[in-house]
Order: sequence, then C-alpha cells, then structure tokens
Amino acid sequence: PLLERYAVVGNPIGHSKSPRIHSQFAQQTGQLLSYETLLAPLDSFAEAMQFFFAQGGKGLNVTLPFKEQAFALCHRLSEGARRAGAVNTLWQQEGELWGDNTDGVGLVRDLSHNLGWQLDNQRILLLGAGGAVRGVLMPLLASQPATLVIANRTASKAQALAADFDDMGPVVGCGFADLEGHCFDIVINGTSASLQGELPPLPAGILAQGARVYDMMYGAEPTVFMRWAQAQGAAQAQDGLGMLVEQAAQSFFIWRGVRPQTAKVISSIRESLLT
Ligand code: SKM
Repeated sequence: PLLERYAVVGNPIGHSKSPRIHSQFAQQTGQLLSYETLLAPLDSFAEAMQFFFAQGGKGLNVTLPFKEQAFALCHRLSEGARRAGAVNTLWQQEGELWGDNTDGVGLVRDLSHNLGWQLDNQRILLLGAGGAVRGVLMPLLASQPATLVIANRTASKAQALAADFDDMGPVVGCGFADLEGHCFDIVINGTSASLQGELPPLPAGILAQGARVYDMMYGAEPTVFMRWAQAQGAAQAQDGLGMLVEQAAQSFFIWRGVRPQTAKVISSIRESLLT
C-alpha cells in the first residue's frame, strides 16, 4: 500500500481523538501515512494486534483496557514501559515487537513545555494509584520534584506503588485522609473518578498559595476536579487534552523520526470537543 498504516486499538475506541491528531501531524510534517481506530474484542487483543502487524501495519497506539496486555506481549521494552508495566506504543523491528509508554513523557511535556509549570523542587500530589498514575511516575520523578505524594482511596495500593519507584526519587504513598495538614504546589488527578463526575474525598487546604491543578481527563467542559480546584483557590486548573496530544507526538516521533508541532493541534482538537 502507498500509505503506511497505523492505528489505535482499544475497547471501546469510538471516542478516540488519536486519528485526528495523527493525521494532523502527518499533514504538517509531510509524512504519508494512514491512522485508524481498531476495536479489539475484550478477549482477543493479542490476535487483533498480531493480525494488524501481519497485514503490514507499522505501529499501534494501545488504550484501555489493553495496555498491560500489550506490555506482556512485547519482546523489547523501553525503560519507561518496563517501569510503567504498560505499553501504549507498539512497533516492529527486525521481527520483534517493541513497546514504549509515552503517556508520562506527554504529561511532563504538557506541564513544563506547554503550560510552563516548574516541576523541579515542587511539592507534587498525584491522586489515584491505578495504571494512569503508574504510567507517569518515572518521567515525573525524573523532573526532580521536592516530594511526590501518591494518594489513593486504598492507602496500601499507593504505598506499594511508591515503593516500586522510591529508588528514583522522594515518593511516598498514603490515603486521602492522610493529606490533612499538608499542602502542595501541583496536584494531578489520575483517578477515573472524574469520568463518573465524582471527586476524590480530599481534605480542604491541600492547595498551597499559587497552586496549579491538572486533570488527566479532558472533555468539552471543565471536569468536576477542575471546578473543585477553582473553588479551592487554585491559580490554574487544566485538563488533560495537552497530555493526549503530547503522548501522540512522542509516539509519532518514535515511529517516524520526526517531531510534530503540537500547539495548533491542541487548539484544533479543543475546538472539535466544543462542537
Ligand atoms: O495512551 C493514549 C493512547 O496512546 C491513545 C489514547 C486515545 O486514543 O484516546 C489515549 C491514551 O490511552
């Protein structure tokens, strides 16, 4: 085929913005490629993935609920993917399946490059202890926060996660109630609560003066978490659309060796959310 094929695989997958993002990257950089959505049956991710590559597919993004399965199927992993225990970017090289995880790089790039938030020496709070949080811990710790606290409904899960990464920097895990009396410069929501319109039970007063808040979720409207942050006096509250576009840019770079510009793509996807 004339166009090299890429896709994002998940279940469900209809909501994915990845095809729009990657076709804008391709257009902008003059790369000839196609990028589609691929709905894999819940019990047949491996088969769907193998079929895609057998048909000549060049690369896949992987989204929920298949990132851990993708990780397990890879022959070669980046350090980030190994640490995350999850893969969102797949490609083949010399007959082997390679995997990386670009979510954390995407988050850090959105925070520091796009938003201009300082990360080093900051007190950072991460909410949740699931895959989304595990996936971003390595790049976040690499940006040298003063402290990184992981808070979760089940404290033991946050503590176990922190223990997996404490060779990389000052990270601890706790329950939400344990946050009482502490405050943070940056708070990042990685719970899926936002999706259901729910708020993690956070004590008041955890935002330091001038604190900035980030929700990994995104949508047409500010998330409940962003509204909570504004009511608590946050200096800024941002959703996760920039992270989505930046993780895509990093995948595109891995596959094509070209780094696309993201600012215009972020605003164009933002507009499409509103219509
Ligand atoms: O990690 C990303 C994935 O690469 C693509 C995606 C999407 O298309 O919605 C979301 C995230 O899981």
